[in-house]
Amino acid sequence: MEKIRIIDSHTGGEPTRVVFDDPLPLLLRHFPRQGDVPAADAPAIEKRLRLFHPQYDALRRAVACEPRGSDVLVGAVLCPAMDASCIAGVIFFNNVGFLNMCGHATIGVAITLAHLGRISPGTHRLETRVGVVSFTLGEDGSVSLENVPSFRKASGISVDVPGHGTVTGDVAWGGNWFFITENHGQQLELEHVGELSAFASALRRAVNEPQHFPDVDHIELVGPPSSPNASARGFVLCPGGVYDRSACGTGTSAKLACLAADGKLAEGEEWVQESIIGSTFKGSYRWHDRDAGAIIPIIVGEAHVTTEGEILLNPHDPFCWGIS
Ligand code: PYC
Repeated sequence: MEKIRIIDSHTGGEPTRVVFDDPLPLLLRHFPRQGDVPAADAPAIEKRLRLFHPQYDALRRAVACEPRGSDVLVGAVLCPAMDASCIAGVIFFNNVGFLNMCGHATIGVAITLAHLGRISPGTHRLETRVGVVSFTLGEDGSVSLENVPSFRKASGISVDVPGHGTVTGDVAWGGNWFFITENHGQQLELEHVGELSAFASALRRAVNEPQHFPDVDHIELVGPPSSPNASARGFVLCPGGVYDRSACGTGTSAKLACLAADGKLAEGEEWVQESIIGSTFKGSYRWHDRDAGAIIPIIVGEAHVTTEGEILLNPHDPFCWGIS
């Protein structure tokens, strides 16, 4: 029986499961090396994921898929960083694959490392598949994440959504690709989550049509906030088909990039994004490359550790490596 230690947390209601000891030696005992040769110019963590894809994919299934995980869970596996200024590398994943970046889970990783006594309040850097991010752990337990450069790729894109008509929105990068729209005609209330998920799935299919944006895997529906303390409310459909319980760190980053591009939010001004369950992230930005419209989003939130545990890998269990 092999064991993998994990810590679960939630950030604004959205769960993160962190595998904090490098599991690669264990994985290589079960899945000998045969990964792709990565592109020479790929970032270090992306190269690691490509080289050991079968191994990390087995871990992903064992940790995030049923029977141990669920479709709402985001996993984060730590690995040695190539960049000496980083405390670790991190690969994010969910029930269907690997995420480029994940804002709520970075906040979960920060709180998990603090819980383990591996970091103290202060600023720390992490290597992700799409570049280095930094976070500042406050004395009060809050986490302020400086995300990867984010930008709007296209604005005013109209797609025909069968059964719903034309929907217009923006395509933006916040560490993941988003289609963001306010023009959706949906009620952004938790009680309508079934309709919201069905609509957002149909919208994603329309956005992905070959002539549009095949890389967009997150849909963000934005509307008025439910509280005067927030700037907007968002519903985010994640790649695995479920909605983000948090205000979505990469989604808020993409939204900030659109606000900056439209001149609707100034550098340093606060934007409070509310999730569909009412949890919030505070967002702001500084310019990264004004001419290119690229910003560095700053996302502030908090996470809470909920569980410490061990994954047991029993060779006699037919679903030892998850139901895929
Ligand atoms: O917070 O960036 C995020 C995120 C992406 C998917 C789920 N959460």
